[in-house]
Amino acid sequence: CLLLIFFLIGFVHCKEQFNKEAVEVSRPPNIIFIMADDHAEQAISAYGHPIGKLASTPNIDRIAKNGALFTHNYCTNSICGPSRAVILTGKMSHENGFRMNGDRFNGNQATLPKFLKQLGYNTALVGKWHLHGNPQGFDHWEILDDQGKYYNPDFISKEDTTRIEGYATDIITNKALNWLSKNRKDKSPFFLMVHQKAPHRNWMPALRHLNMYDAVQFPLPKTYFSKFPNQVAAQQQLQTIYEDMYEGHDLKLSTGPNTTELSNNPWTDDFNRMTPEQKARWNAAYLPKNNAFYKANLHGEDLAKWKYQRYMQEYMATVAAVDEGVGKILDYLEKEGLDQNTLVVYTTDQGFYLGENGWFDKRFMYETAFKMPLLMQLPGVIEPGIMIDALTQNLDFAPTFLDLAGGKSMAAGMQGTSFMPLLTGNSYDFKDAIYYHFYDYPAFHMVKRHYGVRTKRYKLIHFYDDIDTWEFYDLQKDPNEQYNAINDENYAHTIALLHKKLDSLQKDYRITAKEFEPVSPEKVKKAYKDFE
Ligand code: SGN
Ligand code: CA
Repeated sequence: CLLLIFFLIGFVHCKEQFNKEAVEVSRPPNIIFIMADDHAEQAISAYGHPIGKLASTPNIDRIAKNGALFTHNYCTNSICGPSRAVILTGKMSHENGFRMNGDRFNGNQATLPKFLKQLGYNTALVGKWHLHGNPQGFDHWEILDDQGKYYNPDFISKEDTTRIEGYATDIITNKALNWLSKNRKDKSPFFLMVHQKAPHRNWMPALRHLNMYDAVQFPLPKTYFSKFPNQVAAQQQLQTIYEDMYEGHDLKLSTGPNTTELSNNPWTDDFNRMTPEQKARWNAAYLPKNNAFYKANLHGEDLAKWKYQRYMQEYMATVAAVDEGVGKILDYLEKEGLDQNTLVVYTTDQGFYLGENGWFDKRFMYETAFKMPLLMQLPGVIEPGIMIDALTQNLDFAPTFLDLAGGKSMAAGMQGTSFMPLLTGNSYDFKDAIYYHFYDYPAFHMVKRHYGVRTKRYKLIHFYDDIDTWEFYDLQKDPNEQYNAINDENYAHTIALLHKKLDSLQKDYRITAKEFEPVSPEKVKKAYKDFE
C-alpha cells in the first residue's frame, strides 16, 4: 500500500513537471527591440571596423557573442520616420503611407504591436517615436516629443507631457527597466520597444562622457575628400562635415577663445534647456578644448580634418551611453533569468556616415547609409556567435517576429518575409535582390529622390526628379562606391539584367507612376537657399 502511495505521488509530480515544461516550451519568447537613432555599423565594435578598436561597444557586442550578427541588413528608405513605419507595418513606404519625415503615420493600419497584442503579448514603447500622432497597439507608451532633446527632454504619455531632468539615453533605459520590473511577472509574454534618441545629431554626450575621447585620433576615411566626378547627386548634397556642419550646434565650438558663447547655433533650445549645474559642467569641459582649437589656428584641409575628429569624439561619446544602457538591460534579463526566453534585438533606424565621402547623415542608397546594423540573441534558437550574410531588410522584421511569436499567418498582408529559418541556422537563399526608395526631397541635406536594386554583388540606382541620372556599382571591385560604372561596356549585360530585376521588384511591390511625380523647381530652389 505504501508503495502504491509513493507511486501515485511520483506520478502526480512527474505530470506537474511535464505540464510546467510544456507550458514553458509553448510560451512564445519575449521580444526586446532596442533601436538607436543613426547608429552606424562602423561604430559598433562587433562589426570589426577600425573605429571599434579605439571606441568599443562591449555591451552591444555581447548580443553578437550570444547570438547573431547580420552583415547585410538594409533599410528600404534611409531616414528616420519612414524606417520606423516600415518596421511597424512590414510594408514599403508607399504602402504604409509614410514616405518622408514630416508625413503623418496612419495609426489605424495593421501593425506589429497590434498583432502581437492579439497573440497575447503585453506591449510597450519607450523613447523616440517621430511618426507624429499617438502610438497605437501599445499597452504602455512614453515617447519623446518629436526628435527629442538630449538634456531634460519632454516625454509624452497617454496622460500628459512632462519634462524629465537628466540625460535622454539614461532616462529611456531607466523607463525600459522600470516597465520590465513591473510587467515581467505578468503571465503573458512581452514586446518592449526601446528607442534611443542617441546618437542622432547634434551629438551631445552625457556629462560623464564629455571628455571621453578627447585624446583619441580616429582614422580619417580614405574618401574624406572625395569629389564625385561622375556622381551628380553626390555633388549636390549638403551633408559634408567640413562644409555643412554648424560650428556651434554640431561641433560645440565657441565664437572665439575664452568664451562659452556658441558659434553658429540655430537651435538654442538644445543648450538653453540645461540646468545651471549641467551647463557649468558642460562649459568646464569645453572651454579648454575650444581654447586649444583657437590656439592651433587651423585652416583648409587641417581644419576639415579637425572637424572630423571633433565630430567623431562627440558621436562616439553619445554611443557610450547607449552601450551602457544595453548592458543594463542585458544584466537585468540575466539576473532575472529572463534572458533564456527573450529575443533581444539591437538595431538602428538606418546607417550613417562617419566621414566617408566627407559626410555625416544618411539618405543615400550607398552602402554606408543603406545598411542597418542588426544583432539578435535568443538562447536555444540562435546559435551563439553566428554571422548571417543574407540580404535582409527592416521590411522583414515584423514578419519574422510574428513567425517567432506563433502568428506567421498574420503577416500575410505584409510585404516583408520572415527570416526565421536564418535564425535557426538554416542557410538558404533568402533573397537575391532588395529594393530601395528614398523620397525626402527637397529637404534637409538635399539628397535627390532615388530608387534602386541591390543584389549580392551589384547595385543600380536611378536619381530622379530634378535630375535623371543612373549609377551602377560593382561592390566587389568598388566597395566604397566611388566609381559609377554605368557607361562601362563590360557591364552592359549585368546592367540590363539589373534593370529587369528592378522592374520586377517595382511591380511586385506595387510601385506606381504616382511615386515619380516631380516636385516643383521653385520648391527646390527655395530649399537650397534655406539649407545652404
Ligand atoms: C534633423 C537633423 C538633420 C537630420 C534630420 C532627420 N538636423 O533635422 O541633420 O537629417 O533631423 O534625421 S538637426 O540639427 O536638427 O538635428 S532623422 O533621423 O530624424 O531622420
Ligand atoms: Ca535616424
